[in-house]
Amino acid sequence: MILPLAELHIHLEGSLEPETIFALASKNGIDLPYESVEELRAHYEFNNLQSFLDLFYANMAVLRTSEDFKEITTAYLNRAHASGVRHVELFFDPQAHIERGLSLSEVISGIRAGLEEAEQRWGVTHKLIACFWRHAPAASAMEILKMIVTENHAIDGIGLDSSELGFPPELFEEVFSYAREHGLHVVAHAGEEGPADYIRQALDVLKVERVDHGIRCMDDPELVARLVKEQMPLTVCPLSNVRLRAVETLADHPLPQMLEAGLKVSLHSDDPAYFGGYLDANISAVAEQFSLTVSDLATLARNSFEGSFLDEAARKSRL
Ligand code: ES4
Ligand code: ZN
Repeated sequence: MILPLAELHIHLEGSLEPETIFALASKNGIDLPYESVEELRAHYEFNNLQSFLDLFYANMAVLRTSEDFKEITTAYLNRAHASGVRHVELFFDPQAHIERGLSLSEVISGIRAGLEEAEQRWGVTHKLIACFWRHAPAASAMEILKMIVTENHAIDGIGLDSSELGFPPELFEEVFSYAREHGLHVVAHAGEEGPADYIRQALDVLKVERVDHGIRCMDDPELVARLVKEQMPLTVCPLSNVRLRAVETLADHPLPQMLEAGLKVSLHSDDPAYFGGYLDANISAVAEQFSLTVSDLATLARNSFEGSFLDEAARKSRL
């Protein structure tokens, strides 16, 4: 059975498969420090979030043209559509690409071209979310955000990602208030490796509409009660949590307790090329591990649309 799903936590650059990294490197005349796809794949063993991010940022250097962005967006959407995705809210890291000399327009127009083609071909709808790096100064995020707003780039919302520990959400208060004032949606990674208090800051200071990961809320019963009361969407990525050792094993993942508590949880793939699979793989892994019922799976699928930024009419028509 394939349930219709909304994918709300997917980093475009995290869908870059090793084969594509080699193909783009060769096309763009870039020397990779690996002899083969197998040698590259052998590096996909991570101890924590940072050990993954180091490789993730190095690999995305093969993206050099607007066409490259279109190509990887299309490749991702082909794969996502096959796993039941009917709506996608796609993250990308503008700072990474601007740092390499691409313009915001080149990046966004390439991604948008891929998104629009998939909507025409399959009816897969989309939103595009620019994620700012929390390891970089807030001033860098603000500079790009102002460019997005003043040059009217086709962006639906902003997010906050990258290294979490030591970079509390409150550093980005101004960035998020500027985004909200200009009608952009706001989400943030919080409580992936970082403490429950970072989730509280994302709610109180950044005023996010959705929390990415959020699993560490389970350390704080008062926060759980609040998230349940507010029906705050949490985009949980089980295979990511295992591969980045946010949990010891899949059996230790708090998903069953989160569902039991009444949290508005949905399942997502994060960086599928790095963490062992796309949305379908994430769902089958937890369905098997925790013997989820059809009713649990339907709740998770419904939550994915209810947590999305589709308007009510569009949401109902997809469910
Ligand atoms: C990310 Cl898993 C994860 N966490 C934080 N930032 C990220 N960027 C890409 N994947
Ligand atoms: Zn993420």
